Parts: sequence; C-alpha cells; structure tokens
Amino acid sequence: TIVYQQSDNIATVVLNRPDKLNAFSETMHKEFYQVLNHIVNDDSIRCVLLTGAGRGFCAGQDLGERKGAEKMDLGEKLENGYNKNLRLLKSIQAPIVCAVNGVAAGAGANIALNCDVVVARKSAKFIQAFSSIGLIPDCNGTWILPKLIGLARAKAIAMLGTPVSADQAVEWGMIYQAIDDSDFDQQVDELTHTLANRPTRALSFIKNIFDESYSNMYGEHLDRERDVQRVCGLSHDFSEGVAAFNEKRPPKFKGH
Ligand code: LHQ
Repeated sequence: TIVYQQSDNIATVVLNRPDKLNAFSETMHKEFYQVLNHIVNDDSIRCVLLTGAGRGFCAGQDLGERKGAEKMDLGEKLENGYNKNLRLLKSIQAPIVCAVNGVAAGAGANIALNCDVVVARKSAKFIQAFSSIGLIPDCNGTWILPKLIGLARAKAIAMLGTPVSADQAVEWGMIYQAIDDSDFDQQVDELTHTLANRPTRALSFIKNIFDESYSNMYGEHLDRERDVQRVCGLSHDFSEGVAAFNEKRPPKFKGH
C-alpha cells in the first residue's frame, strides 16, 4: 500500500491504493509508519517526497473498512494511526515536499498541509470532508488551517466541506504552487533535487523555528534565532556558501 524508493538522497513515499484514491487502510497506516521510521533514522536523506499513485493523492480514512453502523473510538484510531504517523513525520529533519497529484480529502488533505513545501496539480482539489460525515478536521487541520488561510476561510471550508481548487489554495496561501498537470512530474523532480542539494541542517532549523514562532514571545524568539544562527555559523555549509559567493561559483553543500 506504500511504495518507497530512495535515490540521490531523496526519499520518495508513494501512497499506493489507486483504486480507492489512496484512502488510508489499517495496513497503509502500518506501512506508512515503517517507512517514516526508516526516514527518521537515515541521515543520508536530504529531501522527502510524499505523493500518491493514480488520479488521487489521498481520500483520507478508508470508510469502506467501517461499513457497519457500530460506534467506535475514533480517538484511539487517531492516536494509534494518524497522530502516531504525524508525530513521526514532524520529527523528520529533511524538508518534506508534498506533491498533491489529485484530490486530497479529509485526513489526506491535512497530511499534505503538514508537509513543508506543498505543490499541487492544477486539477487537484483539497476537501475538508470531515463535517460531511459528522466529524471535525483532524490530522492537525484545526491547527494548521487558520494559520495558513485565516480563521474565516478555515471555518467556512471546514463547516461546508467545499472543495478548494489548487489555484484557490495558492491564492489563499494554503499551498505553495499549483503546477500545470503536464509539467507536474518534471517540476516536482526539479524541486526535490534542488532541496536535496541545499544546506539540509539549516533547512531543518528553518522548519522547526517557524513552528516555534507560534508559541514564543517576541523577545524569546529573537533569542532562539540568535542561538540557532550561532549553530549555523559553525557549519560547513555556511563556510561553503560564503566561499562560493566570494569565488563566484555555485556552492557545494554537504547538508551539515
Ligand atoms: C474510497 C474513499 C474513502 C474508501 C474514495 N474510503 N473508499 C476518519 C475516521 C476515523 C478516524 C479518524 O479520522 C478520520 C479522518 C477522515 O479522513 S474523514 C474523511 C474521509 N474521507 C472522505 O469522506 C472522502 C470520501 N471520498 C469522497 O468524497 C470522494 O471519493 C472524493 C471527493 C475524494 C473523490 O470523488 P470522485 O473523484 O468522484 O471518486 P469516487 O468517489 O468515485 O471514488 C473512487 C473510488 O475510491 C470509489 O471506489 P469504487 O470501488 O466505487 O470505484 C470510492 O468508493 C473509493 N473511495 N474515497 N475515503
């Protein structure tokens, strides 16, 4: 249910249940965990690409696995499935690109929005499908959405379940780029290779410090930038970046 491949320091994770628009089954949760766990522990990885097989990115939770009308503990399902995986995803230090190749619904939409650089095919749509089946957005959708697009839009799309096109998502600041379907694969490939050749440790600091900014006070955050920049200043990649600038040549970053 997950296809994993590694080359050029790029880890590619493909959600692979195309007949079900890559909806998350129990098996897929487990395989996703194994793959993320591998990535967290492999220092050679300098960029992660998450995408889907076929015409969809991910339709969220597999609703076919719970056809019965019996009630169940969704809190438990979240904790041992999505939340466990998202905590692991969040601990990955390399930049994570999400290439939304088609519809991203429910948990699928919010898993995408938890990645660092999100691009989508122009034909893709983002659907906060949760309230249409009596749920609230999960996978930290209620945390990230208001930050990305503001409370007014976040509440409306969460309550209405309105599909948001890739272009609209860019205009709202929900994702980074909408790419013509015909150029998508090539541009995603260029993006991941570019990121994999940039100063990986600095990029990891960037993602962490942006997240921290939501809970830090102003002065406290200046202190954090100072401390992190001090570490960056001691890195190979900083020396290399400055040397390359002065020698008017492209830098060759090692990632540390
Ligand atoms: C699916 C699914 C799907 C199974 C398409 N499951 N088969 C939930 C509960 C538990 C714990 C915690 O968290 C959550 C979080 C959630 O993710 S809740 C939200 C769950 N997702 C949805 O409600 C989305 C349901 N899907 C749809 O609304 C549509 O399929 C979309 C709008 C995504 C795409 O529509 P279409 O392009 O028209 O495709 P389709 O509906 O024809 O789907 C194609 C096939 O995929 C079809 O199977 P079939 O055998 O009939 O060809 C669908 O049944 C299957 N599929 N989503 N979530």
